[in-house]
Amino acid sequence: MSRPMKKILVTGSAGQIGSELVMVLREKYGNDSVIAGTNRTSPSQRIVDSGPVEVCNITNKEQLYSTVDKYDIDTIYNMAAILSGVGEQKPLLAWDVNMNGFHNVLECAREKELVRIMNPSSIAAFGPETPRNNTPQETVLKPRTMYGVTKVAGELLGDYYFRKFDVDVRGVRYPGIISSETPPGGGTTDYAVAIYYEAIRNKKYECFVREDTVLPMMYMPDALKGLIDLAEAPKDKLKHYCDFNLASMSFSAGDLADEIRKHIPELEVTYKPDFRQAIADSWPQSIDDSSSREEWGWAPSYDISSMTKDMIEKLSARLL
Ligand code: AKB
Repeated sequence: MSRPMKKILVTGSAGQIGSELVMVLREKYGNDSVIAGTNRTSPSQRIVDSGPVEVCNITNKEQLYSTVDKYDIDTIYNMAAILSGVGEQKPLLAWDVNMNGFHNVLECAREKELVRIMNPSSIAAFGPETPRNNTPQETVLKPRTMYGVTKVAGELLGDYYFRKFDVDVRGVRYPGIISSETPPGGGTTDYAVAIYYEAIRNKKYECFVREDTVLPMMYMPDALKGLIDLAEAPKDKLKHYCDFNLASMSFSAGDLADEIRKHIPELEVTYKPDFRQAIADSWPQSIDDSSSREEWGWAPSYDISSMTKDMIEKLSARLL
């Protein structure tokens, strides 16, 4: 039997996923039950206005433990992470946040007997030796980025804590996430968000990956639903813990530009690949997520056209 989650800390709550996750969790569990943890960056005004906010850097063990004690936290969604692009420029920082920070979270859960830890992994756990299409759940994990190395090690460490110390830690391998609220920072899939902003503001975009670059992607409402549904899944139904493949849609940069042109026909896109091209080329193009579907009922709602319609409506209302 899974124990109920009553008091939740979201780390990285000023980031792309954290900033939306806090609001969805507050809606579900109540404003005062969800604490927005942030490092230095301030979270959005609506997070500040709607509930508790606490400075909580996961690499600072004392700060993490005292936040957990202060609010009587029983569940942590660990969304603090350094992504693939920044991780290649600052590999030691990526290791520190993604590994030492996550280890502090796990130790805190073990010592204080927390109910649950959610820790996202990523398609970055895969590498060039992994089958690129319909990538299986169990496969070669030999990433070439520091971000990917920390994601594989994080999956293994989480599974180890689950089995050895009975810490209930779970996670999904997120594809690129597309969203309209908070722009992502420092990832390889960020082009697929930036293109919408530039299409609406300037009708022009210079893309940092090639036109034929195909990657798995997901719209934010599905990404949030997936993580929350996994957190709430009965423990005895799970055969995997920290490494669930999760899929929604796959498209090339050129496909996305064509889809946006259905709404903004004047959009001009040029392609100037940079160091992130090699990262994208080392990742899968599509993912087999049958374990998530079978073990906890995963089913995404959005495809490229419903996502694009929604993104353009939301961003146009805000930016124009
Ligand atoms: C990145 O591009 O680094 C992330 C990811 C796929 O995990 N969006």
